[in-house]
Amino acid sequence: MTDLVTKPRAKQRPKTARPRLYKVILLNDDFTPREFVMSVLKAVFRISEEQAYRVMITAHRKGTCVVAVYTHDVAESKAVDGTELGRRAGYPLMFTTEPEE
Ligand code: TYC
Repeated sequence: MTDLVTKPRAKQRPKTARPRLYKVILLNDDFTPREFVMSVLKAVFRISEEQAYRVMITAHRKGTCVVAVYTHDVAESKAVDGTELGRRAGYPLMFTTEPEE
């Protein structure tokens, strides 16, 4: 009988592998009103008033603040949505993404 040895087509990954996660980062600027930043944070990231205040004031004082962590597509689209809401209102509000680790 012939030896029927099936070779795996690709390198097997451990079942515990997880997709890479991306941080969405809020950047401070001198023009966007604090209340507007908070309204965008609440709408796009579904966070509470208190959490939105903490994120906004941290970015205001330190320059940046991590808002949340998502898979790549979700992080990108939330960063675009938040930045776009600011742009449409005439503000330079900016969100960026960055891989974790
Ligand atoms: N620095 C802005 C102001 O004083 C408020 C602000 C906070 C803007 C956080 C952007 O990511 C930001 N009006």
